[in-house]
This record gives sequence, C-alpha cells and structure tokens, in this order.
Amino acid sequence: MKIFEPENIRNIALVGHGGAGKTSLLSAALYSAGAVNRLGRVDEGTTVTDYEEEEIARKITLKAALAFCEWNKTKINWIDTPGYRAFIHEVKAVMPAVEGVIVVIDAVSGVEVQTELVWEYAQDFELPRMIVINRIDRDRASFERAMQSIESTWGRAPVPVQLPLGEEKDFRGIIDLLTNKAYGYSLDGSGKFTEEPIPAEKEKMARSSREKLVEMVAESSDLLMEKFFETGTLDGEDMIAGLKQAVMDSTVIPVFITSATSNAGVKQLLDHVVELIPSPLERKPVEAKDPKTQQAMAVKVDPNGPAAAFVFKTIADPFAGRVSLFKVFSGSLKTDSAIYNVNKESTERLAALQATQGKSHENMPEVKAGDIGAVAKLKDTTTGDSLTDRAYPVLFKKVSFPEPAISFAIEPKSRGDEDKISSAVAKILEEDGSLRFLRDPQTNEFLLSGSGQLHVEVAVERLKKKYGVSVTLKPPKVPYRETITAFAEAQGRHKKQTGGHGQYGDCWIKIESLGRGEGFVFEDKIFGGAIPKNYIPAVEKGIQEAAQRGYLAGYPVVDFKVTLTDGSYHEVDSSELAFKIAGSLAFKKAMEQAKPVLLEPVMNAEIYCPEESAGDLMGDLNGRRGRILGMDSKGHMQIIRAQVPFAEMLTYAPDLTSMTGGRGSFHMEFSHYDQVPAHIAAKIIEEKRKSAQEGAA
Ligand SMILES: Nc1nc2c(ncn2[C@@H]2O[C@H](COP(=O)(O)OP(=O)(O)O)[C@@H](O)[C@H]2O)c(=O)[nH]1
Ligand SMILES: [Mg+2]
Repeated sequence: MKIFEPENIRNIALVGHGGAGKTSLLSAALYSAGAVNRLGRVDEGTTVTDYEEEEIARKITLKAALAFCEWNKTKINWIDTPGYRAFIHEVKAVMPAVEGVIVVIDAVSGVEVQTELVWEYAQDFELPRMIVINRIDRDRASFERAMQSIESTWGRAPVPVQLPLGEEKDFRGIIDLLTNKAYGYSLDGSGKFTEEPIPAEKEKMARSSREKLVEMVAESSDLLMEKFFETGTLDGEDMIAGLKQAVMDSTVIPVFITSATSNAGVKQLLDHVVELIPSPLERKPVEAKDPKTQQAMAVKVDPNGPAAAFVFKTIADPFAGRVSLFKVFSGSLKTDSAIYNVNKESTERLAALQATQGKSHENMPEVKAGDIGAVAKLKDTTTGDSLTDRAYPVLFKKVSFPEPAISFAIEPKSRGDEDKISSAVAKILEEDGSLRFLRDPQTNEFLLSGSGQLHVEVAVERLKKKYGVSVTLKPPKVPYRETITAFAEAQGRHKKQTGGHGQYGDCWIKIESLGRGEGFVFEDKIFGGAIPKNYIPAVEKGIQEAAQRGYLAGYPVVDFKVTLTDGSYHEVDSSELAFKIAGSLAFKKAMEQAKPVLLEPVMNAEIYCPEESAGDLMGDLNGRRGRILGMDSKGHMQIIRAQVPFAEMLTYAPDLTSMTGGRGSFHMEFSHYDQVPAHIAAKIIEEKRKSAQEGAA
C-alpha cells in the first residue's frame, strides 16, 4: 500500500436518505477507479461496504464502513453510511474523520427526511458539501423536480454543475458545465464513455446554467467578481479555484448527476471530488482540549507535528477482536510502535496498521496526517479516544449521541445464553455507542435500548450471528407506580403470644400525598417515648418495604409522606421485627382510606412525517391519549411534538411505518409520571390480579 502525502488525500462521507444509492455509488466509484475488479451490486449482496450478513439479507446499510481508491494520483478515503433513522447516529459518528460530504439524493423522491437530518450533521461540523442526484435512469426520475426540492429545502447555494442527457429510460449521459462537454455513457456498468459536443437542443440550457454557476462563483470572492465584470466570464482555472473556495465556504454547493447502477457519470464525479473537496491540509484546524488544563486548543493538520489521532469508530469482530478506525490529524502512526491513549491514560501497542476496503484489509507501515487507518486489538481504546505522542497529549472532541428512544426487554432463550449475554452485549455496545443495556431494578428485566425498533432488532441479530447468543425480544413492561390522593390515619398493631417469648409492636401513622417526583418522606413525631428511639427506624423500614410491594397492583407506592405520631411497646416482647410488621400493617390500613391511584410514565415524543400524513397521525395520537404540544415544518416534512403515555407507544414504531408508508420516524424520551385514568387503571389492576393468581396456582 502506497503512502500518500496529505495534499493527495481526500476523505469523504456519503450520506443521505436510505435507498438513494450511496452504497451503489461507492461501489461504482471503486470499480471505476480500479480498486475492485467488478461492479458490486446491493441487490446481489456484492458491494464492498454492505458486507455484514444482516446487510446482505436486508439489502440496506446498517453501519458506517470504509473503502478507498486512487484517482488522479490522489487517495480517496470513502465512508459509506446508513440512511435509515434508526442508524443515523452512525453518520454523525464519522463526521470528525472527513473533510467533505456527498449528499446523495434520489432523482425520483428528491429531498427526504433523513437527507435533511444528515445535512444538519454536516453543517454542524462545518463540512463542505456536494450533492449527487442519483437514480436518474429510474421511472419517474426528474432532474428538474429534484432541483426544485433541493432549492426549496436549502435555498440558492445548491447549483447544478451537470445536466442530464435524457432521463428515465432515455438517460444516456451527462453534460458537464465545468468542462463544457457532454459524456455519453454505455450503460452496461463498464463505465465506458465517449466525449461529445453538447447536443444543439441542450446548448441554450447549458449556457444559461453555466452562466448561473459562474455568477455564483464570482459572487463568493471579490477578486473573482472583478475579473468577472472585466471579462464577462471566468476561465477554467479561476473557475475551479473559485468554486473550490466557495465549496469550502459553503456558499456554493455543486450538484452532480449519476446513475450508480449503470455506472454513468461516476468518473466525472471522481474528477470533481479531487478538484473541489479540500485536502486535509486545507481544512480548519481541529478543535481539541489540553487534557491537563482543559483549555480549548486547535490542532493543525501537519505531517511533521507530533502524532495525534482520533478513534471515530470501533468494529467488534468475533475473530479479529476489536478493530479501531482512526483519523490521523498530526504526525503519523507507525506499525510496531507505541502510542498514548490520552483518555485512558495508558500506552497502546500498534501491532499492524491497515487500510480498510470493506471487510478486507491491507497492511500499512505508516498512517500519515490526513489519512484514515485501522488497527486491531488495542487493549483499552474505545470510540472517541485520542491517541497521541505521550509528550504532546491532546483530547479531541467526542461525538455525542442522542439518548435511546425505545427499550425492549430481552430474555435469554436458554441457560447457556443467559451466561453469555452480558459479555456479548458488552461487545455490541463497544461497536455502537448509541445502544444501552441495563437491568430494570423494578421489573428485573434486561432492557436493551436503541434509537428505533429496527436498531434493537439488528443488535439482537448480531448477538446471535456474531456471538451465538439467542434472545427473544419482548416489549418492555410499563413501569407503573402507585400513589395516594387523600389523607389517612391508621394504627398498626402486631401482637403474638406464643409459647415463650411474645411479639409486640404498635404504631399510629398519618399519610399524606406529596408532589410528583418527591418520593418518600418520613417524619418522627413521637412524644414522650411512646415508641423507644431504637425501634423507630424499624417502623420506617416496615412502611417502605410494604410501599415497594405496592397496594393496588404490586407497583411501588411513591410521592407520599408518613408521620409517626404515637404507639406503644412492651418491655419484653417488643423487637425490631415486631415494629417492622406493625409499620407495614399501619401502612396497609392507611392505604385503604388514602384513595390510591396508578401512575404511568408519559413520554415527550417527536414525530417526523410527510406533510400529507400529519393529520392522520395527530388523530392517531389522540387515540393514544396523547396531547399535541405543537407542530413545526421543515421542508416538506412536519415535526409533531406531543406527550403520550408510554403504554400507548409500545407498538408505535410499526404503526408509524404503516401509516406513513415507511417515511415517518419518531423519537421519544421520558417526561413525567401522570395518573392513569380510572377505567384503564381498573383493567391493569384486574390483569395484574389474574396473572398473580396464575403465578400462585
Ligand atoms: N435504477 C437505478 N437503481 C439504483 C441506482 N442507484 C442505486 N439503485 C438501486 O437502489 C437501491 C438502493 O441502493 P443503495 O445503494 O443500497 O442505496 P443506499 O441506501 O443509499 O446505500 C438498490 O436496489 C440499488 O440497486 C441508480 O442509479 N439507478
Ligand atoms: Mg447503503
């Protein structure tokens, strides 16, 4: 593997809504550049980057993956990313590793929900962007409509640099406004093309489009503006340099056209990627922190500086172990050397550095500033860590992931699975920082949480395929609680006269309700030693334990205050145990009068959907006892914000998919506990009683 200088490296992420053709486009780019010797196809499971078993089976990308090729003496590192909402965190995670983003848009559907989301990620990281309108050969593809949807979403910065030669089944190539030529492609996947003059009937359109592009480029620089006014145009070199600067400033976002599966337009795209995307040397210095002082600092991309790299992704491989993907910002990392992990304060040994081509690897003696590499078997390193020269430690900024939106209970299928589950899940979590795993202390279930149902399902598939652990997914139990709504006073008296030693405890308590979330408060107002001090904690404990076991339906009683007012004791027969029992008896009696109710968790939900489904979805949310808080629109999409009881959202994901034809997505997080309406509470209590009886029988 050749070593490239940073000026001859480009790092690019392919992003966009699922199905736009990112994986196919990368496949065509790798084949066109000679990095692989056949055109891999998603539908045949033969692409370089969709290599996981689950990806091949589902024909969708589930994780970010690396590949590279050489074009015009430049190494292009590509990162293919997923486009479905449940995996969109993978896109965010790779943003620190690239200097440019290609946003792929389907010529049939235009801008879609996730397109907008990943665009925002690129914007947050201030990354230069290019747009590719792909699938131009499909039925109902339209360059004009795609451009309209692009402009209505992102304004005037996106400008065509290419025009299609025909559309749908008449598509046969592209017109390139930078080279002023037309390229007729053979559509057999070979990537062969012939240069032709721009057809006469397209000349007028090409001229006006080129004028628009020239004006936009001129507008972005005073110097070019002057030249433009003097000569009325910009020549080739000025045009490329000016456009590159405009791309770096995001004042112009060039729009290209491809048909990935017929491998058309891809070679011109490669030319322009090398010309227009900044090299790592041209990027802004990288934000970092001094680990000692926590002072912000900026690391310049410099091959001669001290070594500094950032681990942006971890792959858990059951055979190779843990593989860390890293971007070098300064100096270089060398095979067979040591490097310092600043986050873990430990030294790591770099056994063999590698370049990654999908699932295969090629050894590299050295990975220089600006380049991306992989290394297996680091002992402490995880995603987000900084690897540097020990004498010059810096901390690069970690990427934050949203909290999971949905939790499922997982149940091991057998005893063997139960033993293996924790270590296997730990490996899956290493790979995917947006999953969470915990044991619910209340329901005792193992909960696996992720950003959507598909996310959790895929994690479960990986557990099985990679680590041989079989679990069943069940909707989580709703963590109901109980509370009281009225004041009550009661006596708890425990008296037992057995053969020798008796038992005696007696207490009077008052209970009253507290505000939501205030938990449990205990106040001791015993006067004159009616209960000796050393027995009072036992009373409190008896009450608390009884409250944990619940009164109505076995859910913990919360948000109430107990005042211990009076009682009596016996010199010989009183004991801690007797007072604990007295406390729990008093609590149960008080509950009889305290008008207990059930509480349920209520979620804050955000639902993203196409405009035309918003009405139906709001009706549906009302049916789920939801309260609509507001609506925003974003391009053609609506965002509905609502509060909905968790119990009503357990099956929301599949329902939303069917109500929006797969175009909607949602996110939710816990908001507060609220009272369950009486008729619903009655049902829950009845069910609980039945299942308890069955359990006992
Ligand atoms: N006709 C046509 N189909 C395409 C094109 N690009 C991708 N596809 C198909 O569209 C589907 C989704 O493509 P894929 O590359 O997986 O999209 P991704 O989700 O963005 O990675 C697959 O069935 C591809 O074969 C194209 O340019 N033309
Ligand atoms: Mg894909």
